Amino acid sequence: MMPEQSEPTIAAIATPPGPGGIGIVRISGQDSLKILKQLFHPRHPQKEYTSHKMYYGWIQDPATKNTIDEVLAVYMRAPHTYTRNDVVEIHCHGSYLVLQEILARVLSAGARPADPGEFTKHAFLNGRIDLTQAEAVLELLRAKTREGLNIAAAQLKGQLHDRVVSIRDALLSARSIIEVAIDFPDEDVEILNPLKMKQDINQNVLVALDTLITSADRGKIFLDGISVVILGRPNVGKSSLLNALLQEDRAIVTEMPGTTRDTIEEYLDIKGMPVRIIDTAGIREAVEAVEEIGILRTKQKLEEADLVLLLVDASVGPTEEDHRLYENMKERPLLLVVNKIDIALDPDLNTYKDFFPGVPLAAVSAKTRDGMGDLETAIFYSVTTGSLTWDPGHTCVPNVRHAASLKKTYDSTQKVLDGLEIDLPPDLLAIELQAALDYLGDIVGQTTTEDVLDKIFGEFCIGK
Ligand SMILES: Nc1nc2c(ncn2[C@@H]2O[C@H](COP(=O)(O)OP(=O)(O)OP(=O)(O)O)[C@@H](O)[C@H]2O)c(=O)[nH]1
Ligand SMILES: [Mg+2]
Repeated sequence: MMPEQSEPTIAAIATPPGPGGIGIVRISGQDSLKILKQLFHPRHPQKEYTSHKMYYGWIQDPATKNTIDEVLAVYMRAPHTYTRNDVVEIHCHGSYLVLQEILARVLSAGARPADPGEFTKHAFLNGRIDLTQAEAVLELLRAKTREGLNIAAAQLKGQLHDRVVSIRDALLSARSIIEVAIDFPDEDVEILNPLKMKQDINQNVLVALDTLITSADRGKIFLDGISVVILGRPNVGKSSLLNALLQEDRAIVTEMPGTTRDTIEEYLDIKGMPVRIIDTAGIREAVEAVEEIGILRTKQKLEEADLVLLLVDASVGPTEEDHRLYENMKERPLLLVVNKIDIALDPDLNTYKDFFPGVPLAAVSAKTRDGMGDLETAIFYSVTTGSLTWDPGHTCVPNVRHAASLKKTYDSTQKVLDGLEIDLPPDLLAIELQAALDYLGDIVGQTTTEDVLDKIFGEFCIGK
């Protein structure tokens, strides 16, 4: 189907700011070729441009005839393009100034500046991709680990879309049976076989939904990542632990208590999970104003933490102050990390288990790096709540938005089952079924409201 090119012609710089090998100005819409022809002077003058072919030449200012840059330009005819509208790309030298100069000429020639994500939005509105695939583009750009990339790539290929479609087909076939039952209420033959319908819906809808909802937690962990705060008394080795995890000397370490005044944040990759790790100022009765501010920041970071590493010093043994921190934190996801085991007072870890009951424990030396592998495993299992049978091939992972709609679909479908149980009239069953279908349609963008679309595409960068 040829899309109508009703959208205005839009243009943006598609490459990131700063110097680079090449930079690209992208144009999409029905005037794309016309604009190219006004600005571009191919080395061999062309009457017509062949689609998807690179041409070598120069961009000139149409008014002054000044040459702006030496470029490669390509015209891609609809519908075989990213947006399904006509697209032109001008590949110039990767100077932001040159890119801005070219973009300015493209805009004067009739394009309007693209909004963030607008190219991808057109691809969605023109039906080339569904909403889950548009979101996958965003995840792909954002992914921080290879695992995140795999998940995004699978979604871009349409894995989630396909699952949603097969669930929708099952709901649609139930609906068509119910509609026949509505249209022919007095038939002798029983059209609606509630038992069979219940079985079908359960197996093809509820079980499938449940599997997807369960994997959504993984999506959050592997795409958004988690935040881990290192907490503990001054001098227990928090900054040393951060450095050991990062395998670099990031934070200042001294034998003086109160070395770290501010929070320090870094990213690391633990088994494919992006982890934001935060070193904090040691918690104690503040002795100086700067330290007091540091401690306040620590408290803020704790609010956002998915996991708290409570660090204690094995060369001292558990203290009352450690215990106070544990009392304050024991409602939170907590992992006790016994540090400095290379100079431990008492190598028996059971002391800690008694002192901090019910908290999972890892023992390390940030100095010799003993036990660091086990600590990473413990962090991984703490946030995946042990339930993780993570299999890297399993990449169909809904995001938070999808999960919310999947849950609503599940609840409405459950109501259909309950209705079948109590012989609810078919027209009432049909209403619940339609609600389930609408919630499901939200995921792929069929029934999604304009606000939600704006929010999703607004998160993209300009030029994507
Ligand atoms: N032997 C040994 N010493 C360690 C270990 N970890 C840290 N230290 C030492 O303990 C002291 C304090 O380490 P830091 O990492 O600065 O401790 P901190 O908890 O960040 O301290 P504040 O920022 O002041 O709260 C330094 O002298 C470190 O070299 C360890 O595993 N073994
Ligand atoms: Mg420190």
